[in-house]
Amino acid sequence: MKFGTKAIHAGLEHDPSTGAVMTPIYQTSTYAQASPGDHKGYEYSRTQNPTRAALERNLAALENGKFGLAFGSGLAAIDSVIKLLEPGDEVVATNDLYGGTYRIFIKVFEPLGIHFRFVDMTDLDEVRKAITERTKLIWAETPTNPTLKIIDISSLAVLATEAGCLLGVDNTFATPYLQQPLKLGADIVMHSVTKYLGGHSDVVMGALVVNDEALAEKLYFLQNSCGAVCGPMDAFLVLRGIKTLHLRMEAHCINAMQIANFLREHPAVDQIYWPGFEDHANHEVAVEQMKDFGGMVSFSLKGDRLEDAMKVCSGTEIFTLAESLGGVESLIGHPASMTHAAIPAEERRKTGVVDSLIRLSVGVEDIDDLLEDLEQALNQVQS
Ligand code: P1T
Repeated sequence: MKFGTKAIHAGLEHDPSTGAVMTPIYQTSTYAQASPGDHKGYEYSRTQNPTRAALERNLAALENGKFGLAFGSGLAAIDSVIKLLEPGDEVVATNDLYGGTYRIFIKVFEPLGIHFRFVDMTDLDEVRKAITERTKLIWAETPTNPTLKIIDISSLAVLATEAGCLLGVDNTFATPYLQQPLKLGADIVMHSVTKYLGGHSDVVMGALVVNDEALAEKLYFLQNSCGAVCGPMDAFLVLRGIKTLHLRMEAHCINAMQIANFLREHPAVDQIYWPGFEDHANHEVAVEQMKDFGGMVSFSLKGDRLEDAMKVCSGTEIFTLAESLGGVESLIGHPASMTHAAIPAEERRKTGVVDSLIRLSVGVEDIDDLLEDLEQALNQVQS
């Protein structure tokens, strides 16, 4: 099946008892057994639920993987990955990554004895230097949140194989429509399903997809043992959202491109981060490993004044000032004070998350309205 067909059909079947075309919401915590252990494959909904299982099959198919796992949030999915490790193990991670990911690494797992080294993964030598014999996992986000750096997944996969460690890729920003890390040699793909996969800003959810059966078994064990699963209603909403993933992503990409081009010409804008520009570092890698450049655009303002960024973020009418991304509606955010506030100021500034950095999740509204909205908000800074 091609991607659009998979998005609508993969892993799904008409309900055998009624013929219902859409996957039913199995809103049940438990399942009747004829005699102890004699059941239809479902015992208790933390362990398995038919609506969640349908979504997990669909997610696996989209990522070209064999095994999918859905969690209560993206961070719950990451939590399970790090629980594969033991005290003394090391992780080499992208230095420009979602603030909440940084927080769970440093505030939750570092005190438990797992050590994290953050490096600029656009420089593969930095990655190579950070790997030791204790490294058990390389963790990459690409494009990164929020400065949209592009990391070469195939090259990281070579380094991970040499080091005998796992490669995990947070594919939230790209989605499987634009990039499929397992095909490029990653061992684990992770999603904040909350974002483009859900697509409508109405669900918080996470997911993992893997190919290796032994790894899948360990992760299913953690999913069940730690219990951070999603509910059936949320699984249904995401199944519905995914049916239009390919259509939405096309529209997000086209709108983001037009906005990036507009920002480039605007006199108030300083740096602009969008991997589609030919002079974006690693643009060629993006062309190689992605189908298009995604729906996210970040930019800083000339003079790097916090108050100017606040004015722009509060001055838009169609772009809503809010955390999160990937919904059909456009959002504007200020990473330094919102999504990336958990990262110490010096650390975040090093990666480009300066005080005036603004992040746009470009939605699928009419582009003329989006451009007009941004223009009037940016013009407030100039005056
Ligand atoms: O919010 P949650 O579903 O738990 O996912 C965490 C997460 C993981 N990885 C990436 C790349 C993310 O962007 C996120 C969540 N990010 C936001 C809420 C945000 O506004 O950036």
